[in-house]
Amino acid sequence: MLVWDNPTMGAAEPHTITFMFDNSTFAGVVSSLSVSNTTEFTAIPPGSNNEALLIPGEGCTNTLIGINARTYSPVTIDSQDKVQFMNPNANYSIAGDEIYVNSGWILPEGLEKQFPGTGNTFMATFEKPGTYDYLCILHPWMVGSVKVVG
Ligand SMILES: [Cu+2]
Repeated sequence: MLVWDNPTMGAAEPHTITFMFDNSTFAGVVSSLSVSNTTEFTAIPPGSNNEALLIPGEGCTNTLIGINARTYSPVTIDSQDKVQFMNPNANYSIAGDEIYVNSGWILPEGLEKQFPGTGNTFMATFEKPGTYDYLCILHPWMVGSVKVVG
C-alpha cells in the first residue's frame, strides 16, 4: 500500500494523485454546467472575495463555471464507465480494470477546511504487477510512476 500526502508549507495548495489508464478519461478541472437562472449562489464564507461565475444563457438557464467533481473528489471509473465517488482520504485498491482513479484534492493538514469535502491523504493498493503512471491534475507537469513487481 502507498500513502500520499501534501507537505506544502503555509499555503493551501491542493494536489491530486490521478491515474488515467485510458487517455479518453482526461478530465478538465473546470466544468461548465447549466443552471436555472433563478438559482442564487452565496459565497462561503459570506463577505469573502468569492463569487460564482455565471454566464447568461438561452431561455431560463445560466451557465455556471465550476470545478469538475471528477477532479475535486475521490472517484473511480471502471471499464463499464461506472462512476463511483469515495469519501475524502480515500483508501482504494486498484484492481487493474479501472480507466480512471483520482484521489480528489489533497491538502496539507488543516487547510482542507478551505475546500470542503477534500482531504489530506490518498492510499492505494495495487493488486496487479505493472507500471502505474500518475499525475497531478491541477499541475499536469507533476508526474509520478509506481512500479509493482509480482
Ligand atoms: Cu499539484
